[in-house]
Amino acid sequence: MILRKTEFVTSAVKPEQYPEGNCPELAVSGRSNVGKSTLINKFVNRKNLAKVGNTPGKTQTINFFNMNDEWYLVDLPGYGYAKVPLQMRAQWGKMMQTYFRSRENLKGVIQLVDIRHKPSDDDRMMVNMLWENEIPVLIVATKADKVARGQRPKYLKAIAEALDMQEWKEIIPFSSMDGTGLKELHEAIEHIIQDTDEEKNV
Ligand SMILES: Nc1nc2c(ncn2[C@@H]2O[C@H](COP(=O)(O)OP(=O)(O)OP(=O)(O)O)[C@@H](O)[C@H]2O)c(=O)[nH]1
Ligand SMILES: [Mg+2]
Repeated sequence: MILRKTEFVTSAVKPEQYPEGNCPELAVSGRSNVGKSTLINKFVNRKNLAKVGNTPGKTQTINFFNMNDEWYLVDLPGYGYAKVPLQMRAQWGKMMQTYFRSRENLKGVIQLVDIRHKPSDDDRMMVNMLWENEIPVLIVATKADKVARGQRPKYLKAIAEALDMQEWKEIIPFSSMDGTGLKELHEAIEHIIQDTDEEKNV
């Protein structure tokens, strides 16, 4: 996919603030600090399109990025960070639930997990919720640079098993540091976007 135009559109915490129109969109989901915003920057080949942080909880709102005036890539705030006060966690839950339930533009989710860690209960809940709602999910294992190439299948198999996936090879190992998996990510995203185009033409 050639990205001619990539730009930040808007931040939202409630539906009235989501962009209007019926552009398809893909959202990037996962735990705090797993590398969602960094992956978006790598995907669009720009350093600071999405804000990245060394501390978890960097992204606090739903951020929409325009891709070629054709679709939106959406950066979500992460979940599962223990130090977030309970009240804020409840707010996160409400904001996300509203987004996933009401956003008709949402055509797929890129679900990130850290290649080194077994998916958490939150990860499993998220993936199951998406499957139940028949939203296409692409699993991406981030920070692949932290694990030797030869060790990766072992980690990917453990992730697949924890998520009840049949095929560990469907998981894309990815590194924003060295570009591992970038080509595969582009191809997978292109497929999801193309599928939504075909739906529209029926
Ligand atoms: N080694 C390595 N570090 C990474 C990679 N991707 C992200 N990081 C680091 O992980 C930290 C968190 O990255 P973010 O992209 O801000 O994570 P996030 O998932 O958006 O986090 P929240 O916005 O808090 O939900 C940063 O210090 C990044 O530099 C990667 O592929 N490899
Ligand atoms: Mg972020």
